[in-house]
Amino acid sequence: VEAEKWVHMVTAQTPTNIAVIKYWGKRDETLILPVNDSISVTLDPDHLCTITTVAVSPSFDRDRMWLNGKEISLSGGRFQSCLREIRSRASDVEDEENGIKIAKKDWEKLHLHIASYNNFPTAAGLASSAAGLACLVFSLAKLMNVKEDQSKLSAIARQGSGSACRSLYGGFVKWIMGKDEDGRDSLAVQLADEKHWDDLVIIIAVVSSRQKETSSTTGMRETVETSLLLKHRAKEIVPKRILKMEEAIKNRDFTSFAQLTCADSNQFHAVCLDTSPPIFYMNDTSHRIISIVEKWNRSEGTPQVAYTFDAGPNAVMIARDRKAATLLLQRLLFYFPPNSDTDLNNYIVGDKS
Ligand code: 2P0
Repeated sequence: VEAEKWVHMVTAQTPTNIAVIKYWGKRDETLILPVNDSISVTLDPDHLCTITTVAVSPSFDRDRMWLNGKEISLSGGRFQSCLREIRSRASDVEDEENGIKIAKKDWEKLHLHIASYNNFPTAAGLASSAAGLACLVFSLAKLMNVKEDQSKLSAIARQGSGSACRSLYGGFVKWIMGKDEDGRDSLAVQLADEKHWDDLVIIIAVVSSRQKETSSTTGMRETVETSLLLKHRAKEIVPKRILKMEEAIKNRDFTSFAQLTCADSNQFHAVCLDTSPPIFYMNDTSHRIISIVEKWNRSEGTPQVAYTFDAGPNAVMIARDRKAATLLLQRLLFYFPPNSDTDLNNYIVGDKS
């Protein structure tokens, strides 16, 4: 292959994840070190995921990236941190089929082209940074033949976006906050794999596709600076909840899982309200969904569905099985009839990964 003509590329697909014990608040903003552990469920990649192709060629004169077909700037510190960490771990690459050889030292001067797509409407206002940054780090690591395990890669993805570290694994994942100042031990571990507890069905109700008013990064900073409730939550509440959630997941105990998930979502939003000035991520429709699910769970005697809301009004609901998911959709369609004032924009129904 002529020296200037070759292109070497890798494509990867990474799903997003939904926290059931929330991450909210950093103790170090640059390294992205959280104030508490968190636990998430990775979604199945058919519904909400990012697909990224990374390419390297001696004919590229600078690093460039396109998100959903539109070129974006790569000057941000977080992207540069991820790239620096991956580059420093690059190895020799030998692609015999195409006659391409890249020596370890060449990675210093070679440039990259990156194309990333979300398989869901970006306008839906659903978290995409988790899948996006995880996919970027994973595909770059493959391209540069980085020989670190997933957990080490998760610590790199963490520096791109906190929640991204949890998307390096399927199934149920814990982000351990860690103790080190350099962040080396702040990484994700898998609690249970994709096949564990595959009765669960996840339904996302898109309440609003508007962009959120307060970004997670800004919101967290303001909460850390002003909320006393956050200090109590991080020190006294979350450590106990993490242990209970790990037990619930291990035993497939839906009652405990649902109680913890709903309580933790509500406390995260209470902490936002305890911030000065207060942050409102949920709206009236979100509150109505909570009431509907709470009432139904109570009338059944045991929880059928857990709900959780991130930094926006969209509801993520986790049903205990297909039957509960069907009944949930029937209820939602009854309370929010299509093409009415109370219409929800969209439903996304999928399995756990
Ligand atoms: C979570 N969220 O655990 C929590 C719950 C939103 C609410 O992680 O600043 O995009 O990039 O680390 O990861 C959203 O925050 O923030 C988030 P950065 P990120 O999923």
